Amino acid sequence: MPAIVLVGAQWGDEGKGKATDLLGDRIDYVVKFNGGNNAGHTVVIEQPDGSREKYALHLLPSGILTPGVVPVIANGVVIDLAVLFEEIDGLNARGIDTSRLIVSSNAHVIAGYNKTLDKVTERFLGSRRIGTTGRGIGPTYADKMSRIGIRVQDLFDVSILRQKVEAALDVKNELLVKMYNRRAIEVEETVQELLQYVERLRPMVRDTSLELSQALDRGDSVLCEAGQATLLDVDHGTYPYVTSSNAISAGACTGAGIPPTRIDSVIAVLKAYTTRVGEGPFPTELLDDSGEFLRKTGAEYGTTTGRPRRCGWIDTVIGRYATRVNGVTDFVLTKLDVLTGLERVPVCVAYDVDGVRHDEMPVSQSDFHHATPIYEELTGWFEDISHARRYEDLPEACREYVEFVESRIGARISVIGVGPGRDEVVVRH
Ligand code: 2SA
Ligand code: GDP
Ligand code: MG
Repeated sequence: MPAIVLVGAQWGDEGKGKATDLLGDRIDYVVKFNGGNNAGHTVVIEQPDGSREKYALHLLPSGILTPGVVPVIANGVVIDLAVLFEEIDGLNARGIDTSRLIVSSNAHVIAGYNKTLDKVTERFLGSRRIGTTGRGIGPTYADKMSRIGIRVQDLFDVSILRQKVEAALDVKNELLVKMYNRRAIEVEETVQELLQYVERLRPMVRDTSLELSQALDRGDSVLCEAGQATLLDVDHGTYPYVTSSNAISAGACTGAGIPPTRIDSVIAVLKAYTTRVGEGPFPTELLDDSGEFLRKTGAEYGTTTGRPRRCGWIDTVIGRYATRVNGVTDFVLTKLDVLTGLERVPVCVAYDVDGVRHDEMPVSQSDFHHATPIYEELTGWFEDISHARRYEDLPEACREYVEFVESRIGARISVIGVGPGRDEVVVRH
């Protein structure tokens, strides 16, 4: 069976959690392959009595909510162990079974010093800050690349762990003390902090790449769920205003050890408008009442940090870019219900940069920084679409919006989100 990869098409918070959850009953394994607890995926599940249960997941893959699915934290993830067990305990307390979770022995762990460094670096950068989530993600990936990182498997040999922490702290303490005027961190303090969770972690640890390969050989279905999104990808995003991992579909190959030849579909989640948290360029950003309307109606506040998200109209240049770099086979268009009640709905189709029209992402990031969107204005709709379940149930203007966006982004829109609930979707293909 081939693997499926699910990615975010914009700057994150497109509704990947809900999309993964939707696929849940057709999937055997759900794999988180990049990022860490910077991610925030919200899943809303209607209960038989009509009430709604809301789950906010950070480190655990969204598929954990579907009974029978094996959740996998693969090698490309950076793990804050305290958060991992807090999240597991929180779900267990709500009756969710997490016992099938497996964790790669090659995944890296986030040590306390990296959380400190993430925060102090941002403060130090001042107006040049990235707007990180402060969870230690960037410094932990930097350690991985600098080969001073701590992996899950290092926790099971105390003398190796101590040597690795010592090597890392040689570098970190220089920075903390000399550059940031903070106190030095003791080796033993970090070693003990990391050892706290070892016994709980031990039974979960596997060669997850091998397990996934065996699962695919058996004909099981594997869904790899990206954290963050295309424009936050460290190689293909709006660098340096990105996260420190590969959030595009190819990230699943390195981050989960699944070869490209085993992946045959890529689902991208695209919000019917655009949001971004943190700093960095955002051509369609709205700093007026329309932006406030989207933030209020769409409840656009960070799932992890609670930060208000920057909001703007949909940008089909970005959508087409996402199709290209991810190899998108199907789009899930989410939050279409949020656009209900607008007289006209602008869609960005190209950029104007110093009088020159750009139909694709500009080669230079500075051009993207001062790109002015070129909009086509479509007719809006006023009908409540949250009860639509078939494509024909949507008002004509709404369908025209979907088809216009689809023609611009260059891949089919197969599913449309009309509300936060698991059932609030229109399946087209
Ligand atoms: P980091 O912490 O090093 O990954 O930050 C680098 C940039 O990546 C952005 N980033 C995100 N953008 C959107 N959503 C994310 N997850 C949370 C959510 C965010 C929250 O679901 O709402 O609660 O604030 C996420 N994680 C990282 C970040 O804003 C920086 O621009
Ligand atoms: P993720 O990071 O991509 O998983 O997205 P988040 O969970 O951070 O943010 C998406 C938000 O939109 C969540 O609060 C979801 O419950 C909500 N959501 C998802 N799909 C829809 C939809 O179609 N309509 C509405 N109104 N809300 C949605
Ligand atoms: Mg999110």
